[in-house]
Amino acid sequence: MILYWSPLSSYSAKVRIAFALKRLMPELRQPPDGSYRSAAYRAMVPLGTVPALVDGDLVLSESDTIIEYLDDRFPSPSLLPGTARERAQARYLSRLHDLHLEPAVRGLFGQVTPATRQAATIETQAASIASRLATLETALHPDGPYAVGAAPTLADCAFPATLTILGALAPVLGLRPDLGARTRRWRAALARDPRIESVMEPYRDEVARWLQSKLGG
Ligand SMILES: N[C@@H](CCC(=O)N[C@@H](CS)C(=O)NCC(=O)O)C(=O)O
Repeated sequence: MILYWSPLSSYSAKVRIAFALKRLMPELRQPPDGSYRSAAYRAMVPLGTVPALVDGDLVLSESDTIIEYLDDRFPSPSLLPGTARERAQARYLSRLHDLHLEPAVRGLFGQVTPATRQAATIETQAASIASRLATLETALHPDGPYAVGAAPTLADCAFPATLTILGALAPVLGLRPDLGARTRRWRAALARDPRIESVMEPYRDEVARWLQSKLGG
């Protein structure tokens, strides 16, 4: 299996965490010609986003779809374990990330360069992020240690990268995102999982390099 990815892409980190949790290693490739915008990449991956998985003649985009496919193909350990209710909760949390939290965080990317910063945009995005973080806090399993309970699931794959980017952007933009107690405990538990850390350690370095390049440091 080939996984097309980009080092700074949070969705690529999400899928790489899913692979790591299953102790599987895809062949990692970056999009040809240096960008997911290249014609060569589009010719292979019609949607043109990273990550994308190629398994024989199957080409899959969308991180949740890729992870669910991976889970069907390599069922153990399952990333959608437990009851129908637990699986639904894992899917819900992953979509809370993909459709709500991450787009709100992404809305800050254009604000990093001081010359293009706009206080009103930062305020709007910060309010949206605060609302999503409050929703996340109430949706996490009260005792953890993982998002839905005792074992890692689809719900644990996406947030580490997005919370890392948010944590790096916040001081630059004068924000203090309020992670609730459950969210902080959960993050700490994820950071203790060596499979997740194997993806997150290089990812943190990549985010730091990106920020430095934007700030001209
Ligand atoms: N919903 C997609 C989002 C993927 C995504 O937006 N990836 C970004 C990089 S982090 C990308 O490829 N952007 C290029 C584009 O949207 O054209 C998923 O879950 O895979």
